[in-house]
Amino acid sequence: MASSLQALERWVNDTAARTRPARIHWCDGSEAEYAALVEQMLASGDLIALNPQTHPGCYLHRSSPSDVARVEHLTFVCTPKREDAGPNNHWMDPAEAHAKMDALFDGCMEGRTLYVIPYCMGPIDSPLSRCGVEITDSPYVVANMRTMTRMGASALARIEREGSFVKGLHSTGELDPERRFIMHFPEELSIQSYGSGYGGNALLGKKCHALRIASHQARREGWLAEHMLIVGIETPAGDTHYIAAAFPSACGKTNLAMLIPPEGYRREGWKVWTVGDDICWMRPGEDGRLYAINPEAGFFGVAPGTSANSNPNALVSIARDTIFTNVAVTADNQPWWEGLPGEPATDWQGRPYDPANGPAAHPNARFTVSARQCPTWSEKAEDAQGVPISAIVFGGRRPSLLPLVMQARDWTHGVLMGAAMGSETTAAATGAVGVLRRDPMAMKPFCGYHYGDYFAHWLSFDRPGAKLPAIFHVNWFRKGEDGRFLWPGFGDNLRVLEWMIERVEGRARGSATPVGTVPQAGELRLEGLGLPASAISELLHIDEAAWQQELEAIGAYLEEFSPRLPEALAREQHRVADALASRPRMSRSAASA
Ligand code: OXD
Ligand code: MN
Repeated sequence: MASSLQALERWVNDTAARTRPARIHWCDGSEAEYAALVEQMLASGDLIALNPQTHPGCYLHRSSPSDVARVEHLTFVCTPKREDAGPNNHWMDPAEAHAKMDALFDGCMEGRTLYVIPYCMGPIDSPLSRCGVEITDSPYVVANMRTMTRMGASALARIEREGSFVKGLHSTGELDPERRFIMHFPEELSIQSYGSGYGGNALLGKKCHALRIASHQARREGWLAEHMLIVGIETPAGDTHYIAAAFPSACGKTNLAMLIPPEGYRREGWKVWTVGDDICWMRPGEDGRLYAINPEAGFFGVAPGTSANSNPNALVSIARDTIFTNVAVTADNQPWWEGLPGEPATDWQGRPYDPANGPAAHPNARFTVSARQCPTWSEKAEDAQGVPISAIVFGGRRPSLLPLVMQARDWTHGVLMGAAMGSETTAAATGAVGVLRRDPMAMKPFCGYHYGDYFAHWLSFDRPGAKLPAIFHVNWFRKGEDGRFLWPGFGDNLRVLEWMIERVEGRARGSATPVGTVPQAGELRLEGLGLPASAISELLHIDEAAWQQELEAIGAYLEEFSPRLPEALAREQHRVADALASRPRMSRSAASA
């Protein structure tokens, strides 16, 4: 047996000796294995079958009510030196973390099955992909990992060939929030997660591996592991531009990745291709462009708000062979959440629906589905070389200040835009919702090392020969004085993507402001929208006085990463602040001038 498989077997045996499971099952990823797991979970109540006429192959899982989201305060990066984890992470000394986890894992699988899940993040034959093995005692995790990763025999063969893999150990434990930790050991390429069955805490290939650990690997090896969707936009001329976009959790990445062009655009021949909705691994190709893969094979999407209006492609995707978590059900046993027609009969906790108990579906209820079920799934998602990226987009929920779209003048300015990103918090993590927090590159909960070093890593891609993507910032969430969203969003976001493509192709001139280039009047195609002129000028308005304050706030925020804050980024913040300070005050937006 090859030595990598021996090392794997040794680790499995050592883990079994500590956790003392009743049996060990090596997952092969087959249909038969999945069918047997489902049978077992139906019998145990872990899964509930949904209406087989309307939703064939669909199941509901109800999690413990105290285990419904990522737990950032219990998530640690355990580097030998605290400063390497940075102020952006909770840190624990690796020895202390191991001692704590060893005690928790001691005997925790008694009476349970230990599952060994070999998986590959990314197309199985891509040089960009990386493998891992998750050990878990949760059949729900196995079923989800099968959808979200390339899991089983082919991954094991790649591990045998490559000799290295990320080790993830997970147990649902007693689901006690007081005995719950998600630990990352980047130097050991290992993850240990105890006490939660929730996706982001328990499907270790996703946030733990593909972002926190991969961000380390990426820094060492010269690539980027990012919290980004990847979407292909095919123009009527037949060219496809791939765009990677970073928005914080539950800010519409899945919707943008699957958008349906407005009617007029469809008639003209615009098409949208979905490569990924959450994670993007990118590295420079020989031609100097950045090439990206989606390391995941499925979508773990937020269900509430997914509707015929916001994301019809997602609705089609999840009409069969989908696992729903914490949704409500209708009287005829269909999955239901706020935003869908019809009525809930039973809420996410299995109680008869009563509005007094809050929403019927948990706000962070999810669906797990194979990406291939999406009508706009792109075959390029399996391309070993990845797709070339034309534009990188940053964005968040900002009710004011940030215009609908602006372009950075160069890479360094774009990195500043990403580093300065902020957004209102959502239900994807525990804690208060609707509070503005800085979330550089949408990686605040996921960057596995010091943000100062991360910004320096981003800046390092700007080197001779590089043909880097243009960088933009968008804000679909700006509100008018009446508190209502000014921009319709969803499919109409294509109008903004079209402007980006025109900028990339050198056809739109744009209007430069100190904080970025916004569309000139007439450059955004708005026909058929019925948007009042005041709304569009409000959407593109740059309030320079307010921006001066924002630049001060950004400067103060970036100082938190001193002394590791790259000098070039600090200089860039000064450059923009100075440009704002030295301008005669503009009365209205450049776009409406
Ligand atoms: C996710 C998240 O699940 O970002 O994708 O929380
Ligand atoms: Mn995410």
